[in-house]
Amino acid sequence: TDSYQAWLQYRPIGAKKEEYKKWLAAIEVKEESKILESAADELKKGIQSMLGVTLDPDTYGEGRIVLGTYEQVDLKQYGISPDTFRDISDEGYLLKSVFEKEERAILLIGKTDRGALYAAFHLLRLLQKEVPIDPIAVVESPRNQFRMINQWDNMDGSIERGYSGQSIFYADNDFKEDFTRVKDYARLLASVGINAISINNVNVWDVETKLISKTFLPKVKAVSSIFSAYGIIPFLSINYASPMELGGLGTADPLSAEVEKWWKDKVAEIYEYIPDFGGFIVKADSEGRPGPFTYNRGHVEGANVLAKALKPFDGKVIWRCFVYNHLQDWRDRSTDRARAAYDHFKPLDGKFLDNVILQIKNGPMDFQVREPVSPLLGAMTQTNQMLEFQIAQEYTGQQIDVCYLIPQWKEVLDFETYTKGEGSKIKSIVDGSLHDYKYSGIAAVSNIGNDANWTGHTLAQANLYGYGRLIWNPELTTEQITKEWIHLTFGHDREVVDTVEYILLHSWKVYEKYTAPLGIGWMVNPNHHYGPNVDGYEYSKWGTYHFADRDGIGVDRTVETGTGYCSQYEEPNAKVYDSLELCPDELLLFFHHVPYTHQLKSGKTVIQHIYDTHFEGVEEVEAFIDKWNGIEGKVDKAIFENVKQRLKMQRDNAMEWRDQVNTYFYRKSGILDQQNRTIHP
Ligand code: BDP
Repeated sequence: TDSYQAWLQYRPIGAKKEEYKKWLAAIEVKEESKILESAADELKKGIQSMLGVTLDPDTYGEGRIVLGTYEQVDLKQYGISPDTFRDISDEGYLLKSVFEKEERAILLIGKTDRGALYAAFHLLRLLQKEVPIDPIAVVESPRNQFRMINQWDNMDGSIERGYSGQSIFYADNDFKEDFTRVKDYARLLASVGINAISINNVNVWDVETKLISKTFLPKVKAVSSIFSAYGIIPFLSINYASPMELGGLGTADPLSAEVEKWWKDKVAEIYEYIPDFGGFIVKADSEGRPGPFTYNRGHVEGANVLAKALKPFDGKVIWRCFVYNHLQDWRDRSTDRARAAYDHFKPLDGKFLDNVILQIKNGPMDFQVREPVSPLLGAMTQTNQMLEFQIAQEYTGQQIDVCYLIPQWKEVLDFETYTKGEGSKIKSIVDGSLHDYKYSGIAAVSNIGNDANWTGHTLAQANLYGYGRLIWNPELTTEQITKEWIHLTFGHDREVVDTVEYILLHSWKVYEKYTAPLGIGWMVNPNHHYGPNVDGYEYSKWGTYHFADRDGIGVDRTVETGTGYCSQYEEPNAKVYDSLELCPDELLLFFHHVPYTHQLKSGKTVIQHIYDTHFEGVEEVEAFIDKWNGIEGKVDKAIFENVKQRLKMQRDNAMEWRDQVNTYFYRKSGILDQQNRTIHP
């Protein structure tokens, strides 16, 4: 295994080799397009490496791949009805083996060339997993429309919340010279179905503001064309103050006629360079970034002026809803950051133009290890919405600690919002079906950098892989996705598969155990957000409090006595969260302030739960270490060492969390551990 190749190892096939070879001798590409060229290249590369076969482009002999779109392939010849393609999306495909008149063919037929590309990656996956391909007949379409990645890369080469080196796009306030890695990144993303990417940080500083100017547009175009060849639409994050900073205007007021014209001209200029440009992603009036509020305008005016400019080119505005007051007064207990997104945006439903999409983080706070699902998701029936996840492990161990996030994302997607009664799950909101959104989908903050293995911790590759697979088809189970990634990355050794699977599947819960308890979140070191700091944010302005005192802990978000946040949910969720009896344990302290002696559904008191989980968390990390050491010699040496070293760092981190959190709560409460373990030496 070469960790750079990630899940596209294309390692030589064992027992099935001869059988596969019968099917895979030649390739017939039915038409010319950049995307089909990428697909054909990938097939040639993969099949050469797995089977030692050079796919012949000319012979129509025994065993060939037929690659193309349904309009170009002669469907009749293979007995396929065109109806097969009627009900699938533009990105869907048919993957089928046919054996007729002594001739074998593998059909990779997309509704469009993008579908054919996905079919090619599907076939390569099947081969690497060494499963039978005869017979096979699969028709697939992605469930979500936008399947997006947000890079938080800055042009000085740093990455905001990056934990795997520097940017693969930029260095020294410019684009890099060599785009080899960008192309390999495009391959990785396309292989799991990603179809859109924004290539700069949502916080747009001085240099990045110029990405939409002549200074950088030629290079944006170069990078864009690499992604386009893999079916990935390029987006840029923009600075809301661009009309002033780039255009020299005296204002960025969205209702000013000169500002409107400036955006119109700017967008037209961008499309001259990049005809398939996707549009803008905008973080406005958030954490100090400029926005329409300066001019006494709101999000609607702010987004719509951009939408109008983009409309003629079919471009989109992705407007982020991560908007809250980051200068709160911690003495004022009536303010609640969790309420902010809903309070800001819900009243604006129906007022945005139809090429605006609101991008909403999965939780109301900020990517904590445990949060309730944002009540804004699904609450706007007349406004396109998109969900935002964070693959980068900002609050979940920074790719030092292992934390596999697929189980968390699955819980989010399966969450029942009841916005239209039963059957209103998040997954049917973001796939557009529930409210019939014109545009919708899922975006996530990338976790890659220029580290040799892309993600720092090799096991963190699973989060990127899993993200793509899960949003392609939210019905896939965590186990299916996990197994698939392990087989593609590490091969088929039983012990290796079981060990990696064990670690991944337990990792999220383990991380939750040794960090902040019961949904309260935070308690991290301010700024960089790694490691414990029990009161790190408690008396600051960010609105992320836990309110621990000698009597108890938790944020009262109930309707009667608290911030009223609970009422942003539909019934029965509102009632469940509002009730001390019904609220699920794992979110108890997110919604309620309780005494340390409060009894959980599990039967334990809050304080004993804190002690127990913190001792267990460390023990479980130690079990990870033992298990991992057990497969030494069975995985690539560099990968073995990489994971081994990070597991050690994780243990140190877990111990620090355990000791600080347990000591803190012992000192606050004065209540002893029932098992008399040493809380602090
Ligand atoms: C927070 C990050 C910050 C981002 C912000 C955002 O700490 O670096 O800029 O989210 O999403 O999680 O805009």
